[in-house]
Amino acid sequence: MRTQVAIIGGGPSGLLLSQLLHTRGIDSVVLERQTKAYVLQRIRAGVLEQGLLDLMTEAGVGERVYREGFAHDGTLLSYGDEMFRIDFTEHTDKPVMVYGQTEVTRDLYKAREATDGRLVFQVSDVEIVGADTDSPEVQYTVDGARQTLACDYVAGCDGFHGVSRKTIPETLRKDYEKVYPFGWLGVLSRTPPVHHELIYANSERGFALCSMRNEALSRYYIQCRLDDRPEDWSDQAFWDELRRRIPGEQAARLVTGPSIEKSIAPLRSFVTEPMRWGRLFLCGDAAHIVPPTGAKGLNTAASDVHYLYTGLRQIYEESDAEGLDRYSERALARVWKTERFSWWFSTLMHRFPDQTEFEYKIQLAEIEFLRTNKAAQAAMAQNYVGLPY
Ligand code: FAS
Ligand code: PHB
Repeated sequence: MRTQVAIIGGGPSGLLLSQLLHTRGIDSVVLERQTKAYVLQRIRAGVLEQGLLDLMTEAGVGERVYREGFAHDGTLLSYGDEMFRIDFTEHTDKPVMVYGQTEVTRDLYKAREATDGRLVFQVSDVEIVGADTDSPEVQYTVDGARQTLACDYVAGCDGFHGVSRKTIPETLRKDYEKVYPFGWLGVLSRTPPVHHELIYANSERGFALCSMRNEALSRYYIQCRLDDRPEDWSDQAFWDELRRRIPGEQAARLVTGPSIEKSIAPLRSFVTEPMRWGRLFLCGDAAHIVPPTGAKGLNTAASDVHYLYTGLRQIYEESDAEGLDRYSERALARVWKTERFSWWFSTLMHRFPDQTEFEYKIQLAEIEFLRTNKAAQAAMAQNYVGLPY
C-alpha cells in the first residue's frame, strides 16, 4: 500500500491532521492500535482554544462544537473559602469552548469515514523504517498479516507511549521531564455542574477542579496520591473530599450522583527535541506532555497539527520545504510556552508533599496577587485562552 502521509495514531492529532490534509487533496492513511470504540471511550480534555476550533472549522468539523459546546469567557480560582474570577474578555479577544475531547474525536472519525478516509484499526508491531531516507515506510501487522505502507512522510501522532518518538535515535534526541508527586482522580457524573464556569481550587487538603461537559454532565478532579487507585475511592469518599476542597458556598450547591467514569491520571511535564527526524514528524503527546491543569494538552497538539499541516501543504502545493524544515523550531517555540504555563498553574494550585509552610504562604500570596493585579490576570488569561500560533 502507498500514501503521501502515513499517520500513526488515530487520536485527535492524527485524525485532525488526516482530515485537514484531505481538504487539500493530500492522501493519508491513519494507523491506530486500538479499536475506534476504545479510542472513543477515553475521557480526557474538556477545554478547547480558539485555534483548535478554527482548525476544526477548516477541517469541516466545526458545526457541532459551535452548536453543542459552551463558550466560557472566564474561569474561577478559589483558595480556602475565597473565590475570584479571571475575565478572559477583559484581557483577550476570545473565549474558550467547553467540549469534550471525546466529542472532537467523534466528529473527526465521522468526517474521515464520510470522506472515505483510510483508517486501519487494531494494528500492532508498528515499525517506522527509513525515516531518515527519501523513501520511508511504516510496517505493521493487522489481522495477522504483516503490511508495508510506503509513503512520502510519517506523522507520529501516537501519543506518549507510541513508537514514533522512540524511532528517533537517542543520540539525536533530548528529553526534558518533570514528574509531579501527585495525580488527578477524575470523576464523570450525570449531575448538573456546581457552577456554570470552571472552578480551580487550591485548598490546604490539595487541588480540586470543578468542570463539566454540558448542563447535565459534570467532570470533577481532586489531587490524589501517586499510590492511590480509583478503586480506593468510593463515590461518597470522592464527593466528601471534593466538598472539603472548594468554598463552602459551592460545596453546599454541589449535586452529587454515581460516577459513570473514575480514573487517575499521573501528572508530568515532558518535551522531546527535536520533533523531526528526516521524514518523521512528531505531533501532540508523542512529543510533549503537560499536567492537565492549564488545559493545554489537546490544544498544544492542535498547534503542532497546524504547523505540520502548513508545512505539508507548502511542500505538496508549492514544492517549498521551508515549513517542514522549520516545523520543529516553530512547534517547540509554542510547546515550551504552554509547558511553562501548565507548570506555573500546577505549581500555584497544588499542595506538594514536601511543601514547607513558607512555600504555602508564598503560594497564597501569589494567588492574592493574581486576584488584585490586572497585569497578572491578563497574563493568565492570555495563556489560558491560547497564545497565538
Ligand atoms: P493521544 O494519546 O490522544 O492519541 C494517540 C493515539 O495513538 C491513541 O489513540 C493510541 O491508541 C494510538 N497509538 C499509540 N501507540 C500506537 C502505535 N504504536 N501504533 C498505532 N497507534 C498507536 N489534556 C487536556 O488539555 N486536558 C485534560 O484534562 C487532559 N486529561 C488527560 C487525561 C489523561 C488520562 C491523558 C492520558 C491525557 C489527558 N490530556 C488532557 C491530554 C490529552 O488530551 C492529550 O493532549 C491528547 O489526547 C493529545 O492527543 P494525541 O496527540 O492525538 O495523543
Ligand atoms: C476537563 O474538563 O476535563 C478539564 C478542564 C480544564 C482543565 C483540565 C481538565 O484544566
